Amino acid sequence: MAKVYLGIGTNRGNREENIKTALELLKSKNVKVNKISSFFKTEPAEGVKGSYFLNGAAEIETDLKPGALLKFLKSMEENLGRKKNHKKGDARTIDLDILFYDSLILNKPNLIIPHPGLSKRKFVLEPLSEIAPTFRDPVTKKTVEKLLREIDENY
Ligand code: PH2
Ligand code: MG
Ligand code: MG
Repeated sequence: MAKVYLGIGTNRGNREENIKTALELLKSKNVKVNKISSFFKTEPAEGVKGSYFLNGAAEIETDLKPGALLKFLKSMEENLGRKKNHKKGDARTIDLDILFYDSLILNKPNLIIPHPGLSKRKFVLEPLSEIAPTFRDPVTKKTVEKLLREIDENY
């Protein structure tokens, strides 16, 4: 089983419900949900439309390979009302991103692991540091805790 960290974000509709449904859907498949962070209210960053986000992170275990996991997460996003061909800046009922997949480094056109935005995004690192402070990013070799501290220092 692979240990995977997911980023969860929602800024459309009933955010709490969206998160609850997403976690239930995850559990109903071959996915074990080990840890769930708190959810933080954040301002939309990087030009995303709509109002506030709830952002959190989860630690899961799964037998799905990265490509299959991505497909599964996309199908869950669709089930929760996110359009298949959504644009980057659209408000979203749910966004489920693979942050880390064990210590795998993957660079495919449709899937980059670790998530490329990770080290710049407080809305990802803050919840992630609650559940995985000492997890080491395989690219920078820094812990999640340290990545978060470095963002804060640069504010
Ligand atoms: N996700 C993005 C871009 N901007 N801003 C916030 N606050 N939360 C997000 O989850 C988020 C974002 C790309 O998916
Ligand atoms: Mg995202
Ligand atoms: Mg996404």
